[in-house]
Amino acid sequence: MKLTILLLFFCVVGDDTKKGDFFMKESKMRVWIEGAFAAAFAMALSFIPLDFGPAFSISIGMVPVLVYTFRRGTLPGLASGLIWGLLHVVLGKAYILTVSQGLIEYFLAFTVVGLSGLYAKPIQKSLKEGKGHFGINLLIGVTIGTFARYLIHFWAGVLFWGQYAMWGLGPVVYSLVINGLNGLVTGAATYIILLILAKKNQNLFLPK
Ligand code: 218
Repeated sequence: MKLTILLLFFCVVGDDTKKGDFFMKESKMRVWIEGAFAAAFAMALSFIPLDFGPAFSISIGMVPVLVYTFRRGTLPGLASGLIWGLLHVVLGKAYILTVSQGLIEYFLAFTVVGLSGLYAKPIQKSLKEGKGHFGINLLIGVTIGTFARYLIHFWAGVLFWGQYAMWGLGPVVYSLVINGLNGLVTGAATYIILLILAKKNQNLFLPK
């Protein structure tokens, strides 16, 4: 919450538009408010019990953060992902083993979801033109952020979660199985939901 207020503060104070250009400021403000809302909505979805202990979870909060990222681009997406990760810690929904593990899994991993924004332009373009590439572009966009996030969880898994390895697996293979599975299921569920949302209301992905 403090971060949200801080972000809003900086986007007003650090505005690079002409002095007195109230409407530009207002539209920038709107971008950040949408990001905070997407993060809050993602956090609410994180309370739906789709997790089975610290190892396995379908992270459906990816949906609002990625809608926002495809709508507004990489930097806003990174900020929204960071807020979503922070909310896990603030609301006691985080599995924290050590400070560095907490930082890696709840600051870094959630933030890199915003890298999906690197594909925001092709997604918006194909959606506007109504050509057949939208499904593929969306798949690439979802894959970038999901892969980046679960690569970090994989790395954390090797470093910090090896002691919990099941089925007699070593830390690397165990982390690969758990985080590979989490990433695949989360990515697939997110992709399907985003496809349905885009069919119902394509304006969700197009900036005002
Ligand atoms: C092998 C392994 N087990 C557990 C974790 C922790 N982990 C994995 C995926 C997602 C998240 C964030 C909350 O859903 C966490 C904490 C791991 N990295 N590796």
